[in-house]
Amino acid sequence: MAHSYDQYREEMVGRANVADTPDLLAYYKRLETLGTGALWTVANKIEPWEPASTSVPMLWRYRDLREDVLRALDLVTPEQAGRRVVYLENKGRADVVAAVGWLYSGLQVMAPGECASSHRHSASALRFIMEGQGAFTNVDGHKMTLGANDFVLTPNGTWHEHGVAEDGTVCIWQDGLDIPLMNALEANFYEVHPDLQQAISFAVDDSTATWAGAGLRPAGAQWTKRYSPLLKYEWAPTYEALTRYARVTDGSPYDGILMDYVNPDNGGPVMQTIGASMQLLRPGERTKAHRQTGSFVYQCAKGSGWSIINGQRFDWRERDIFVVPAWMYHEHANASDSEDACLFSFHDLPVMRALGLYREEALGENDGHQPILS
Ligand code: GTQ
Repeated sequence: MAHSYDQYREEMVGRANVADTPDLLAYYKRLETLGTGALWTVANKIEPWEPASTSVPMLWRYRDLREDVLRALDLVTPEQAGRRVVYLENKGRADVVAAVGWLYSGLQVMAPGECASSHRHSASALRFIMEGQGAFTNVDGHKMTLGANDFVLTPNGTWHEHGVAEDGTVCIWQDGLDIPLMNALEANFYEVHPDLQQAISFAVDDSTATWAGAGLRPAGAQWTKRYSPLLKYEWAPTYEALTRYARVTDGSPYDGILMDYVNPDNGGPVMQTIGASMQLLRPGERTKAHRQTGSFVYQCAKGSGWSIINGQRFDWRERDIFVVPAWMYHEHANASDSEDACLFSFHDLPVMRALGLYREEALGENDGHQPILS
């Protein structure tokens, strides 16, 4: 875009604007030998006017990935691999193995009778079940059975292992973790459980039975941990909550019917660093564009549609995964005039909010829709 001189001056006031001269170049060389640098050579880069994500919007189609994820079953055992996972690599974030921003995501595959060894780490983790029957996870002795579109937490510091029952089928689920964030903070520890498999210390699915009551809380229950006591959020009540809410609200102009998975003890996000949501786009619904600080990983849980992210259109259907980098405009549409479309998402908004960094902005122009550039 052509800038007028006034605009240019306005933008550059208070910004570094120093031309290279032989003297300055020699000076920069000298500073380098001292383990230093001149701030004005990097200032505009390290203090951008607004967040400038190096992540790119991307979509991974499940139909493109599925066969190759299944191939890993024949190539490595969970014992060899530790975790049999194909991870999603953002083109702009390969150096930190992130799907977007500081968030990691991968597709984990397990066969009936397999169980990976128990471990714990500083990274917080979640699973979103994509296909198969008989998957289970054990989190600090709370064993949970998992079905398609169930959402399950393995908060940081909890022992966890996953497997598939002998009489189950091959299972694939999406892992979501804040591994890149933990590494950026240089606070990432990893431990293997001394027994490889931890004991089942509670009744199976006790966390859901205790904490997922419809607006009810067990009287006198104490919870002091910094993550949700509810570890599994099942699909059927989630979808029901969305359809019930849809009956009485117009929803958000940017997200349709959007509900957050919450810690039932305090109404806050499920974990300290990662939040998650499920949204429903009604038949024919098309939302307007907004942008937020924070990175998002979406998975289509139902139906089909498309999203425009930073001017790029991505068409998705069930099980496809796509990402929205921080501060990029995004808007969503349901492709069907008769069926609901649902998008699961996880994000780092709890970090943004805890640090006072959360911002949101609607696209003011063009009736709230982005021009499609590609
Ligand atoms: O199961 O906690 O996809 O530690 C990557 C790293 C899953 C897990 C992954 C992990 C896990």
